[in-house]
Amino acid sequence: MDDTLRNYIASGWRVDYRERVDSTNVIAEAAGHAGASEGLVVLTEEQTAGRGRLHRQWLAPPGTCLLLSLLFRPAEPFVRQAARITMLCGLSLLETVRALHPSVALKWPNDLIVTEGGAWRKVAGMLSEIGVAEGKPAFLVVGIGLNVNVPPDVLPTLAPHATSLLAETGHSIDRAALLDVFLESVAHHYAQLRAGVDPGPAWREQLAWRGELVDVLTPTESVGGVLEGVADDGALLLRCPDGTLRSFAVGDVSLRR
Ligand code: BT5
Repeated sequence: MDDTLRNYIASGWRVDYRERVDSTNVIAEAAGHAGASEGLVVLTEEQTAGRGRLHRQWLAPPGTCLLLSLLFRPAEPFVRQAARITMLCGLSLLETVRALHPSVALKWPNDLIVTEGGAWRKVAGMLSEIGVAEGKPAFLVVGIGLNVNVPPDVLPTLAPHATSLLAETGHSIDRAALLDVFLESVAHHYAQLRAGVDPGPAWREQLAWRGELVDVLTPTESVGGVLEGVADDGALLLRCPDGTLRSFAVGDVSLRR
């Protein structure tokens, strides 16, 4: 199968395809600073400096994944709308993957995981970044890395919990067709947001491990408790053993085994 994305076009979007970049988020941010309007998709086959949150790396074997960044210009109130756009992108990613594999869920803050009993594997990650111009938030870049046709034997070189659609379904997937489904879903949810529909409730519905005992690992501490949900500002809400409710803006959550 000729699976290159070089000639990919998507109606309603402007696709900027690059064979290889440092990070699609970096390219999209430069475009944002240069005044590009929303609807831009930066798409690549290979990243030499793919970024995760908190200065972590995103690794992907060239030509096997979906690696892209979307540029948005959120309406006011900017920060709230930006959070909603990130949520709707997560929902779209979930819907796209769920058509191929039923057991997917969102893992706070922005991962897509396959769950199986108490086990979980990460199939995609998202990195949302706000661009600031003249001291004010000006645009939002949502970066998405989805492991599509990564062979199972390569997955352990990416991350301990990494999985791919190939590994989960047993067959390789046409990346262009998958991207079509995803971008159409984003366009649909974004139109709904502009019409006043908050994606928050639907997003929360899909959140993994609600009501279960989890550990939250932050840059400074590790805290156990029951995952109660996510606040309007996107913070994770944890009911601690002493009964207090704590909120976490940054961190990683894992199911207590
Ligand atoms: C994320 O960060 O999950 C955000 C990933 C966003 C990647 C996209 S690719 C297109 C765009 N351009 C970029 O430069 N970035 C975005 P975080 O939650 O911090 O997870 C990072 C961690 O995931 C790493 O420390 C590894 O443990 C793990 N990891 C790295 N590559 C992976 C992969 N391909 N699959 C699963 N896990 C991975």
